[in-house]
Amino acid sequence: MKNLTKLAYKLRMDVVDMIVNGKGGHIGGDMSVMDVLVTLYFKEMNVTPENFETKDHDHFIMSKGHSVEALYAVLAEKGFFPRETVLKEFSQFGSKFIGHPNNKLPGIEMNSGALGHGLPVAVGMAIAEHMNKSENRVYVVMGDGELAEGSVWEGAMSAANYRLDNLCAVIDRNRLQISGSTEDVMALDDLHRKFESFGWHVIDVNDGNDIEKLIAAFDEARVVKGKPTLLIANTVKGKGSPVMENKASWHHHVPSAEEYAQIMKDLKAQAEED
Ligand SMILES: Cc1ncc(C[n+]2csc(CCOP(=O)(O)OP(=O)(O)O)c2C)c(N)n1
Ligand SMILES: [Mg+2]
Repeated sequence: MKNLTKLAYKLRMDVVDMIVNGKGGHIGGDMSVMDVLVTLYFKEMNVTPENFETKDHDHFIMSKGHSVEALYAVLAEKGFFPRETVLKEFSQFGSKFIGHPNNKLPGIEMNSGALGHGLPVAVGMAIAEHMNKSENRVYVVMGDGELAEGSVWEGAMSAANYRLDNLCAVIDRNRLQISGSTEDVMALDDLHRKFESFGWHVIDVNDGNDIEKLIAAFDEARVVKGKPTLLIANTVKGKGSPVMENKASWHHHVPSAEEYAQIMKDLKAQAEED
């Protein structure tokens, strides 16, 4: 567990380097979602560069596609492509490593970035896996601001209607979206009761940056029968350094040289903590 936590901080450092080198990126949401991605890829999901080429693997959709830098860092660590390549090429002219996920890259199944489409596509994948009587599971990560999209609620309704217990959604509940607090822009609470009333099993992860708590929640989701599960992962946008934490202005931001030095110092301390 401790190793995964340290890994999440190390990969946050890769994200910061990508964004500084690429001169742009959605840093705040990358930091909040990193622990969810590390838990999924290194503990929960059955997916590797080898089985990705077959039909026998779990599926992942990064519906909040703007957090692609976090996904690239995790996929590189998992061996889908070389870390050095993505660090050097992210967001450069002509690069394959563009600012939102695209399915021409190994490890990525769905193009995303236009918010609100991940859950509906995940519903389709989960129906297909049920029809095939397969054990493969489908995971989708959404932002909380993303829930302003009506298509999310159509997906939520269908997932319950089709009793998709092979579907697990995660909301990165960092309480901020692009222009401020989600509760100011488009109020979401009581999110737990909303999804429950749509027919979902809902788990509140009170610290969505705590890998131990995330593992327990995914374990619970795995044994729920007859309905889809939602994890509300209560996270901190910009998690890892006070320079960026809980600041809407860091939704998309390139750190200055001074900010970079402080952030890397803070992240390194946590990546190397005993
Ligand atoms: C359909 C659509 N509308 C608007 C945007 C622009 N946009 C990019 S990120 C973002 C905010 C998303 O907030 P949230 O889902 O909370 O993401 P996070 O806080 O995890 O970064 C918006 C509105 C978009 N990508 N897609
Ligand atoms: Mg958010």
